[in-house]
Amino acid sequence: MNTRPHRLETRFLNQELSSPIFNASGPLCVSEDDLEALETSRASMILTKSCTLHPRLGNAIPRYQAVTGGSINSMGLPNLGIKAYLDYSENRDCLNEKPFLLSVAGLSLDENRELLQLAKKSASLSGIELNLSCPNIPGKPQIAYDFESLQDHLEILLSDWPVDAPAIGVKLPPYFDPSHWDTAASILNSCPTIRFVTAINSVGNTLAFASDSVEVAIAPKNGLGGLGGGMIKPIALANVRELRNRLRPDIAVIGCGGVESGRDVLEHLLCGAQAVQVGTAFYSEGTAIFSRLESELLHELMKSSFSSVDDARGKWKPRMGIKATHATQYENEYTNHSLL
Ligand code: RRO
Repeated sequence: MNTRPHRLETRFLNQELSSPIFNASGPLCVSEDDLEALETSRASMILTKSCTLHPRLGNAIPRYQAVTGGSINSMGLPNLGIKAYLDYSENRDCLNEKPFLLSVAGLSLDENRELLQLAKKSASLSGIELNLSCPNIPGKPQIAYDFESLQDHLEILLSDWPVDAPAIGVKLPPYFDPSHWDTAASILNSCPTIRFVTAINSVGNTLAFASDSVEVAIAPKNGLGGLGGGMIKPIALANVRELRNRLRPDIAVIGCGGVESGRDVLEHLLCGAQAVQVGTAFYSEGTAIFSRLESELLHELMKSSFSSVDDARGKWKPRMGIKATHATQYENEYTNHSLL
């Protein structure tokens, strides 16, 4: 029985959600056991690990390391292959009404075409997240950083997407310049069948050292991997808000990046996220995190006098500025402007 107050409820893809909080495609959504654990958790939807046509073991180990403020990974797309996830989804207990989403990440345009051909026929999927931003396959660039390639993928894969197929969305990498948000949004807006974007994937190709060692933390790609966790929240929030501002209103933005607390969920909502995913913190805390985040989010909504998740969405406020004067130059402006 759902005992949580209704103010956490929201909607996504024409379905009711018990809360806006669910898992990111990444850790703890690879095996059947992982997915079963999500079924009984407070995650409001279930999203699979990105899958390929055939099962993959992924990159060499060690390929994940907790670092100060987050994590670095180069998992290399370990997954059971699309068939296992489609079978799982088709055999779910239909009494469990949580939406089930499949993430796909083919290693080529052709593989993505085949994956989507299979997935689009599945009536048991509520949605498909097309991952165009995996940073960890040696020799394969992140598709969504190459705007010509992004456009080609969307035109070829999504232009004749049937109305009765599962809703389709795209997982994006972080962008770092307004011109990139402009270009990405105009490409996405010109694709009429897109229903959501997820922002952001990990910050790709970063480097961390093993503690007290001259060795790098992870083995693949000479130690380069995707950064996740609390330290990427400001990057994620900027991407959520700036994409929300530029995308067609019928394209939902799902926030992902740096969510560790109810306050973090609220900040994603304030930036316009329709729902919010949890990756690194889910990995370190397990399924109990969803219940904790719900309680903390409720508290945050009350503290800020929002009546519901839907009431908070998009309500970020600008910080008032004061015109700089000559005198300003001599003040210690780096320490004197507390936000409290
Ligand atoms: O499996 C991975 O290495 C991985 C993927 Br597919 C992704 O999209 N993002 C990430 O940080 N790791």
